[in-house]
Amino acid sequence: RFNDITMAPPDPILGVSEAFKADDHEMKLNLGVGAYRTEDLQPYVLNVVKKVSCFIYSCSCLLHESVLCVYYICFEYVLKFDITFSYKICRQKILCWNGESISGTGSLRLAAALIERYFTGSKVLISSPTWGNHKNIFNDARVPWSEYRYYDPKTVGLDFDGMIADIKAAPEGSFVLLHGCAHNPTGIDPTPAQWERIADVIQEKSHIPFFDFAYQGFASGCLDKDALSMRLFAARGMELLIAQSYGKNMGLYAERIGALNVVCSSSEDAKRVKSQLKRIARATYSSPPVHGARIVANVVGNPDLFNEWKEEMELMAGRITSVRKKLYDSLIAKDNSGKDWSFILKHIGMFSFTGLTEAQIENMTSKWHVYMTKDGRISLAGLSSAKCEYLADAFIDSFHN
Ligand code: PLP
Ligand code: TYF
Repeated sequence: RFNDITMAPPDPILGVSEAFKADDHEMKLNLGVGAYRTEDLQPYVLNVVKKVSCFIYSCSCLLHESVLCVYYICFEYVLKFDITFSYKICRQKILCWNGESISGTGSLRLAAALIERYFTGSKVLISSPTWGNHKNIFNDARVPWSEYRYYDPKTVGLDFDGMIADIKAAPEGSFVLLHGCAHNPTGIDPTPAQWERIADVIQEKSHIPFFDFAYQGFASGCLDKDALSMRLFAARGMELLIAQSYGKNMGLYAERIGALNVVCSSSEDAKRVKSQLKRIARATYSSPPVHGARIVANVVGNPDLFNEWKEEMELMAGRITSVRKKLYDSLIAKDNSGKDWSFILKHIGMFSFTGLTEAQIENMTSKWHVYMTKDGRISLAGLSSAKCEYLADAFIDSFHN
């Protein structure tokens, strides 16, 4: 009976936005959700997306038909688009399915279903900490997981030795979930040399790397550079899973556009894997929505629009870097306690991991109306330059509370 169903716990990230909405204080600030905002703290619609949307709507005959056709065109462009590894490697050596799934989350969930069915009992190793939804996704798919060390509170940096030791200690053939760039929630990425070492250990242990690529462009501002980690693994000829999202870098949050890329060792393997993924997708959502796929396909398939996108990406990432700097400067100017605030500048992407305790976070919210997740993460994408001073006051008050 429905009566027997218990209440589900609130989502730790989405719940923050609900609380923010209910607050009517004029200085309120939502640093909870990892979604890009303009300097006016409004959602940003990319110019390339506007252009392409006008074009798509002008072809009204395209609108609700030929789903399959566009669906495949999109795969083709996504592949060509030098997003995860080079098209050349892809075509010559790697055989992959670039299947359009339901944004990053749907791609992760589809991959989880594949693991549950065809690698039964295999563990997925996730970083500690990680994006809150990872555990949720693997639990839901009944895929066992365990954590590898990642964040070192002493240095507010990467616990690289711990990470390597834990990946080494995991049973052979485990899946290692890695954030392609701009690690959520810490804002700490391995260096290129550390990525090489991680790849060595994964290869030694016959693990399978599984990239979550939700923030391409937000680490360095450059789409190409941010693909370094995956390209490095692909260049070694390793099999890979990549769950890719265009939600953030194309500002298409609600279109739910993303792709699950699977790199196999042979075309025969790829065909079989593809057939199974299609079967899982068919039983889950049949086929993906097409509008976001059309937008992405048109942007990446047109060199002018592609370049324009890269410029807009740089602008978005640049705005975040500039509020980081302004926040840091405000903290240094106002705080004379000697606390080291440099982690704010060191962290990259949308997030910073502040190390605030739950009680301090409570002070941020109840006294200062600043909303953030309970793990101490802030999304700098939700900060404007006009509010840096205010946030600095809130931090100083809460840290020394
Ligand atoms: N992975 C990480 C690390 C994320 O932070 C997010 C979204 O915030 C996603 C995946 C999934 O994003 P979406 O499903 O909106 O594409
Ligand atoms: O980590 C986060 O903040 C994300 C937030 O379409 C999010 O979970 C989730 C979905 C989405 C936009 C932002």
